[in-house]
Amino acid sequence: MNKYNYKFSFGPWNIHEGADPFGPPVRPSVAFAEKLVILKDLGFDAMQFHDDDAVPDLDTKSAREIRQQAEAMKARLDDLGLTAEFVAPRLWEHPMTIDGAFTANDPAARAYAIERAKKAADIARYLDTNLMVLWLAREGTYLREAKDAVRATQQLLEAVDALLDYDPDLRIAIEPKPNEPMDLAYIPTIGHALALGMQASDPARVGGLIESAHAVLAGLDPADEMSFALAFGKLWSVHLNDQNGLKFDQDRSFGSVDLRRVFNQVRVLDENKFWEIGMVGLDVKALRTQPPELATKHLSNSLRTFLRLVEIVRSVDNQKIEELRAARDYEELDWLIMSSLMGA
Ligand code: 3MF
Ligand code: MG
Repeated sequence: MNKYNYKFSFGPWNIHEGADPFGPPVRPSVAFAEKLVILKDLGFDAMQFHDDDAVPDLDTKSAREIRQQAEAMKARLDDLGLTAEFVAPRLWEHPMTIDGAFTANDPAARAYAIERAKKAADIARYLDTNLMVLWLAREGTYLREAKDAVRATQQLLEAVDALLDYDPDLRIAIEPKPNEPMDLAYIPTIGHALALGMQASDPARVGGLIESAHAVLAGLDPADEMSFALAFGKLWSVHLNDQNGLKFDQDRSFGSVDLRRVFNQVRVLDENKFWEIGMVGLDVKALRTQPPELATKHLSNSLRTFLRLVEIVRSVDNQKIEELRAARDYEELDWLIMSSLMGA
């Protein structure tokens, strides 16, 4: 635990083999059990799970097998002094999810998606977390005419309601993303996610997870997206990372592209006591060029960047900021922030 009481998490996909759409893996696979040890060694507190990280080949297993394997995973977490931050149903790899999950045009595919997400809710309960993250990967279209977007939005709401109804303790954090893998995604921003949540059968149990890079890909400022959710008590988790413009989803180390943009994310999180609300999730990817034995530095660097920025945020003279706001001297305010970041 750091002196600021922040807790940190990442997901197993953040230690990976380096394959991209144009080339094969460049590093050996690391077993999940080993990733837990690395997570602990790097000073993190919690793992982020996809349902099948806890129960591999989930679709082929009985309810009893699912329970046994998830409870065994919980025991392993306990042994290491770790927790599960959330469980996310992986709704984008199975053949039944090729055309989307909750918004697939085939009713059998939609039914599969709801059943799969209910299994993820069970696994979350066995791992002792009530938080489910819904990244709506393939809920969208490659071409506008392929789906009815009004109906699709209603189907997403019906799916959320079905899950809230299935588990009365479950909280759902929707993770918006405007594109990739789909060209056009149905819940592209936190505004969309929270509007949907407000229509749910139990709005108090629907919130959001904001990923910095996803906000940038939507042409929005991540700190403002976080502020919007925080204003309504709806920011339940974050995936901090960085992103160089409107390109592929890069998941760069936190702060490695735009230090001021991440400074403002840390600032809004810290001013709103995020350490009392949720965990600092880092959704960062090692560069493909990184040798295997050096392929966790993106995680430790991102964590220490976050903590350094907390220090800088807290060292900024807020009284001075108030004076400069009152004087409308935003050029001097600009310099105040710049000089803090440059270590004046
Ligand atoms: C996709 C993502 C995902 C989600 C994860 C949890 C690989 O752009 O960011 O990470 O965060 O699947 O829902
Ligand atoms: Mg993410």
